[in-house]
Amino acid sequence: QFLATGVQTCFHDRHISPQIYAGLNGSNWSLKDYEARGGYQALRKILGKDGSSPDPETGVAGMTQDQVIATVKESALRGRGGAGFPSGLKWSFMPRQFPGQKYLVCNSDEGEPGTCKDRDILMYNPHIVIEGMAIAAFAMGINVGYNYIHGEIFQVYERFEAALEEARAAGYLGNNILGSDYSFQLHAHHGFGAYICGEETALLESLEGKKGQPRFKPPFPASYGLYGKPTTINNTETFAAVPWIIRNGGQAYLECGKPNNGGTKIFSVSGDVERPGNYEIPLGTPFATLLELAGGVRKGRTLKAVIPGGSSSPVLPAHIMMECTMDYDSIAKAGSMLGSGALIVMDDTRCMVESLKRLSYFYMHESCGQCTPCREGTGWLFRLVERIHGGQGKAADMAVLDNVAESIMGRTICALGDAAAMPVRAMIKHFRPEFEHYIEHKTSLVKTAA
Ligand code: L3W
Ligand code: SF4
Repeated sequence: QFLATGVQTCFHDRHISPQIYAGLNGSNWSLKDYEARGGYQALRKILGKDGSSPDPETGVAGMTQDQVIATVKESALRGRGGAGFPSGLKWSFMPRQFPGQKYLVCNSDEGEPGTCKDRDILMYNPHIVIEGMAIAAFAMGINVGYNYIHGEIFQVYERFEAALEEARAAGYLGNNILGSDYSFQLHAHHGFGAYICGEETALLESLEGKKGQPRFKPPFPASYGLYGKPTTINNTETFAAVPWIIRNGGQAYLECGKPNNGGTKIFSVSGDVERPGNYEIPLGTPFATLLELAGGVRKGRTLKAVIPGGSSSPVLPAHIMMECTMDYDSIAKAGSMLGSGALIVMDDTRCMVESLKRLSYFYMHESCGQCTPCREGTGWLFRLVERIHGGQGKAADMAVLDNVAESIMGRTICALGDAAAMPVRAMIKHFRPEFEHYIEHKTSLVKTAA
């Protein structure tokens, strides 16, 4: 079965179970190795270049665009970048008959605190992303694509460039791919470290050479994207799932996960665990199993809380988290978001006031400044928490914190405003006594870790 081996491949300090991202050891990223693992067979399959016979009814070899999109819909693949939007549905938004240029963009601007999966995929298995993008481009009738790669990870950018060169030389990219009438030009583009450029419309602005600031949505990129043209944007991990789906079928992928949550997902587990790293597990796996894979809470301490989907997702206390399975629906029902799958584990020595101070600083620093509630509100949130942490808190601060968070939510152009406000409200909801203790006694309720 899909998870039959259950073995973990370890490279550097990370661990990925060898399923979709199978057999990686850090030195077998090249085209030759990827082909040996069955790489580019899915692209061959859709183009009718895998040696299989033509369809007896139509006489046509390969798959049609509609068949590829239907397969991705059937798989219940959902966007791995944060929102979990159904990928097949997004692909069907692309106006395929649009006469002008259309674009495909890979969002590799991985900046969410806690998330470190896309850079590993690009570093250790870059061709899986190239193949996934080529298949997506074929399905949507797109001939030009970009992979926008996060700043500060130049090695990853160089690795992806090297893989692009290999793919072009082998005829998997460029004009008339594998002798077919389908052409796809794919380019890498380097970001420069602004978190907000991971927001899809800010990314498009940045790709156009402008300041990376989000646009109003709608219109969505599907109708008004790069240079104002129809554009589909997916996360790196989303594209990486596509070749397996095409080779094995949508139903097989769906069955790896659970209904409405198809397949496996990589979770970046960090914080107070014995073995932090990236773990690929089927969606629907109990949280307790993932925690065990990561070696459990470090030094045998007690689990206090978990941020389940990157810093933008609301924190959940241990007793709620232990009831969850790792999938979009279960985490949403518990009051948080699966997000990009960055699981930050906090043990009983973590002070929530200190944690919130750090989080709030991040959002204040990364706000692009376009909307007043976010630009001013993130600063207010940080300064309030900093004041409490500095022993200057007032009893009224709790209500003010909640009020400022409430005033940001739903009143901004992009999701960063909500992402700054939601953690504050969740911290107050679940750990209010810690904040009140800090205000009253000017010190933390918890003994911080050694
Ligand atoms: C056409 C419609 N397209 C929606 C498309 C839309 C986008 C996707 C999801 O935020 C979240 C955020 C972060 N016609 C459409 C449509 N679309 N309706 O579907 O859209 P949306 O607006 O729900 O989400 P988003 O703006 O993409 C993403 C959270 O993820 N997050 C962020 C993680 C950051 C990283 C990273 O650093 N790499 O992953 C983590 O939790 O807060 O809520 O494509 O165009 N009617
Ligand atoms: Fe910029 Fe914040 Fe407004 Fe997003 S919510 S556009 S980051 S000011």
